[in-house]
Amino acid sequence: MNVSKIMADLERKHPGESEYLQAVREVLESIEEVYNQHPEFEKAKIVERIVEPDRIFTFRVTWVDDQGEVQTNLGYRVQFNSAIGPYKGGIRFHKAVNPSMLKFLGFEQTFKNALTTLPMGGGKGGSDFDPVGKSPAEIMRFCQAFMTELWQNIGVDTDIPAGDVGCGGREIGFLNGMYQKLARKYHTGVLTGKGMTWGGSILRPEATGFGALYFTEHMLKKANKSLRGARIAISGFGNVAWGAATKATELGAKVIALSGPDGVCLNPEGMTPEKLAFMLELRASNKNVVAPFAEKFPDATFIPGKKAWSVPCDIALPCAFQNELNGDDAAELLKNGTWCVAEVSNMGCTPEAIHAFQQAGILFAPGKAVNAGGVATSGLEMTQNCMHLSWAGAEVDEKLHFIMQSIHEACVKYGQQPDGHIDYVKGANIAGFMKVAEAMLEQGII
Ligand code: 2IT
Repeated sequence: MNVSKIMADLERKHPGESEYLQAVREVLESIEEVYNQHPEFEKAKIVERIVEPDRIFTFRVTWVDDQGEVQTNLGYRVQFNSAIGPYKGGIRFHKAVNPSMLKFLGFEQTFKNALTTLPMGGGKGGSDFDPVGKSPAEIMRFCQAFMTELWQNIGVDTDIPAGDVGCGGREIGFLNGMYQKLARKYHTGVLTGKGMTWGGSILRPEATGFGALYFTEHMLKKANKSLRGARIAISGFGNVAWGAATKATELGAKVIALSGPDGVCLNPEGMTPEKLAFMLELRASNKNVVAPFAEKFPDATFIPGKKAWSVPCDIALPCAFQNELNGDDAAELLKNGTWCVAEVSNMGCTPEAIHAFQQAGILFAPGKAVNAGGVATSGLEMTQNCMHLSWAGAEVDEKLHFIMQSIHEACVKYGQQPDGHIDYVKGANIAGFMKVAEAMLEQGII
């Protein structure tokens, strides 16, 4: 494999798709050496096949807003790779959604899902619908219109969507209700992230953040470090940030910063149950601002226009959006003595930031390993739905623990470097890639 040549071909075929090209380049650079030791991969053109989605559905979503005005958005479902199981991945509602963003997410999802140990292929979907400032009724009408187009392309053993940025439990409810009405199929396992009374898994809302902290715990343990007393800066205040803040606090760390698009809240005293509960209120308000957190809690201070990475911390957890931590942010964190960065958002760090962390020799782990507990718990939800039963929270948590430990072990196995340190980026990419590549190889040229 020649990474430059493959990237040049992709850039010609998909001009301007910067997130997608960035995600592909990162994986190819990681796997190049191992790939070249497998002539059978080269012969079956595995790389050329794995970088392109199997198919993409694009559709128009038209709905009526509260003023009676007709609104039109674009909807997508990217079915990326089904070599190890049905397509599985979230739905993102955000104004910047476009094919490049969903292709990067679907590509990442393919390897992430492979890491979970569960039989799930990779997919992603979404819309350029902007939930900010929308009323609950508008959200419902939009979700219903979105599903009116999508329903024929998903199903319990073909493609199982879930939530992502801008699409939480409430939205999954509206989507599932409309799916059942249109399809007249009532299996509970067509979407994951459902409510507890209609097939949801206890712990799915917490799972991405909890899993991220379990992974971080393993990474720290391996490096003879601990979460206890560590100061953690978190970006975002949505579902993922909430889960991470909850588990970090439970494990004895102090969450000293939370951020939003409007700025950062310094929180030197750490989290309390009231503060954690308020994060959920903030997300549900659809205003996309974090400042009210400091208005509500007097020990917190809001600094407008600043990122979480401006706050001195031991551990940084990006929990919001891709490329939210850039080279300048990395330099600031390193200057302030940060010694661990675990990406919880998908591709939260730019290549420059990752390079800076690796050069500095601090602990760094990529999103597809750190945040895989979310989709893994979706996989557990699917299992329960297919068995028509529901596990207790403790059972799901134990399985999530075990999965995160397995992912960490896979990263160590494939990422161990001759000098003894562990390259978690390489480890996650090689482990995920090898599984999908072998599955593709064994199933022929299709
Ligand atoms: O990025 C992700 O892994 C998710 N948004 C969760 C996907 C899922 O199917 O639970």
